[in-house]
Amino acid sequence: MARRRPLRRSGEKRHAVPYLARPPTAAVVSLDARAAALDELREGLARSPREIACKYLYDDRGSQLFEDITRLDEYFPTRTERGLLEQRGVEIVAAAGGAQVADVVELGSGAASKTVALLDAALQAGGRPRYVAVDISAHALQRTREILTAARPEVPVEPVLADYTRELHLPPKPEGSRRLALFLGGTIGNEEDAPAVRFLSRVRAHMEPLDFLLLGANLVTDPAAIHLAYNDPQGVTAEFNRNLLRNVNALAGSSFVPEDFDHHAPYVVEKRRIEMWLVARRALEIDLGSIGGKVRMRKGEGIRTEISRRFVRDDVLRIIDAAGFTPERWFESPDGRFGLALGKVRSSLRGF
Ligand code: AVJ
Repeated sequence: MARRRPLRRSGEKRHAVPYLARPPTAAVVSLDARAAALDELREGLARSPREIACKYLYDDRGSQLFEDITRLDEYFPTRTERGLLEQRGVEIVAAAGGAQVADVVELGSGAASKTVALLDAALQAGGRPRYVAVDISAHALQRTREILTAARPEVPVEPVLADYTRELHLPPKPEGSRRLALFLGGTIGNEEDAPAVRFLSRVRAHMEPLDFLLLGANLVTDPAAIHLAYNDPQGVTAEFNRNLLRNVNALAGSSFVPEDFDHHAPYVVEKRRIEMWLVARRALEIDLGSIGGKVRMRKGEGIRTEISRRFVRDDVLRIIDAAGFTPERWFESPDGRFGLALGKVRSSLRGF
C-alpha cells in the first residue's frame, strides 16, 4: 500500500447529493433515460447477432458481482493494474502536473480502491486533490465513497450518478486546477476503435490544455490465462453475465429467464478480444415487455453482451491521439499484461 500522508483539512465541503448540471426535473431526466434505454435494447436485440450493451451488466447487483470478480484468483487485470498504479503512481502524477492536479475525475469509478494510489501521489506532491466519481450504479458510487472516505478522509469526494456513454456532466473544476481524467480497468476495450475515439473525444471536450487523461488497457497475453479470467470455475462471471437479463427484466418488464442461458466467453484470438455471450439452452420465446414484441431464439443461439479487447501499446496510443490527446507517457506492468497511457490535451484536433 502506498504511504499515507497525515493531511487532514477540516471544513472541506462534502456533497451528499449526486451532481447534476442544469437539472431540469429528476422525473424528466429518468423518463428520457428509460425511453432511450428501451430504444437501445430494441435495436440491439433486432441485430444479427443479437446484442445487449455491456453497460446493462452494471445494475447494483452487477456492480457487486464485478467487484467479486476482481477478487477472483483467475481475474488478473484489476490486480495487475492496481500494482502498476501503486508502483508508478508518483511518476504518473508528476508527469500530469504534480501538486497542480487538484481534480481527479474517474469515469466508471466502480470500487475506487485502485485510485487511492493516485490520490496519495497527488497528496505527496503537496497537492489537495478532490475526487469526482462518475458511475452508472448508485450502489457502486456509495461503495466508492465508503472506501475512499475510510482510506483518505482528507480527500473530498463528489459522486456523479450518470451513464457516461450517453451524456457527461461534470462539476466545474476548481479555479486554476488541473484535471486528471481516469478511465481505468481496461473498460475502453469494451468498444471498437471508432466508438472508443468518439467517447474519449467527448471526454476531451470537458478538458483544457494542461489537463491529462490516464487510460488503462488490457494487453495481449497468453490466451489460456485470458480465457480463465472470464471463465472462472466458481461461476461468478457466468452469474455476472446472466444478471444482465435480470437488469433488463427490471427495466423493461421482459420475461428473460437467466437460467435458460449458458455463459459463453471465448477469447477470439484473431480479433484479440473476449466475447461474452448468453446462449439459449433450448428454443425460447421471450416477451420483451415495454421494449415491445417478442424474441424467438433457437437452441444454441446467442446474445452478445460484451467484447473486451486486448491491445498492444501502439493501438492505445493511436486511440488517445485520435481523440485529441498527445501521448506523453506509457506505463506497463512487469508481466506486460496491462498498460496505462498518459495523454495531454491537445489544443487543436488533428483531422482523423
Ligand atoms: C470492467 C469492462 C474492465 O472487460 O474485463 C469482467 C468487465 N467482464 N469479466 C472486463 C468484465 C467479464 C471488465 N471491465
